[in-house]
Amino acid sequence: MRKSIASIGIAMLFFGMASTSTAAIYTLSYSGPLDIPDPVNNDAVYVYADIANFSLQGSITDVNVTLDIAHYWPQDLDIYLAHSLTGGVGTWTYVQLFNNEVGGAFISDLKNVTFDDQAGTSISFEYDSWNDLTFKPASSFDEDAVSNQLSFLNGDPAAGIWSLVLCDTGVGDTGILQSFQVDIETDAPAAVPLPGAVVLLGSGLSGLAAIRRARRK
Ligand SMILES: [Ca+2]
Ligand SMILES: [Ca+2]
Ligand SMILES: [Ca+2]
Repeated sequence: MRKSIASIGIAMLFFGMASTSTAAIYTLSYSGPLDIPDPVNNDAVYVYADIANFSLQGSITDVNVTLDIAHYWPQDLDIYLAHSLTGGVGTWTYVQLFNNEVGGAFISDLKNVTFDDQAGTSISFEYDSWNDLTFKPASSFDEDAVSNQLSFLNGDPAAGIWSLVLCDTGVGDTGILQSFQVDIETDAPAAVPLPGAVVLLGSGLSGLAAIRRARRK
């Protein structure tokens, strides 16, 4: 009896492997505007742009992120992509995309900027223009993050809450997140349709945001 169950398990495993040549790719989108405020009493204010989708299939094999942010002085910003399967305390994985990058003298805004581990250059080493280009994430990361490589998320389930976390660390200029998009490739067969509509919760997850803030002291 136990042998036959094991045989079924192996057969399913091979079926799954045969299907990976056509991987599922999901595109999740968030529409702002979401204000990115200045620090208050020297404490940076974290803002969260959340997209919840608990129906995504499979484990992550690649993640890319595209941002549209208006900000006169982007050097003020720390930007993270965060993911959690449940939204619970201690379940969030933060990957840093942008770490107070200096850029060139006249660089402002992050318009249609894509972060992709497979890009040629980190945004930290680009001084001419950022807009409409694709970069590797920041060359360094802060203590909130566990990595500056999106591939750190590979192997995790794709479902859950995807959040762009923004933090302005300098007084004087504020900004606005207009939108962001996360493209997630998984090991699920592409034949599996995206179940249900993409749910845009936006600020509807304020309770979860409060939990995350509390965790940060
Ligand atoms: Ca920083
Ligand atoms: Ca990639
Ligand atoms: Ca600022």
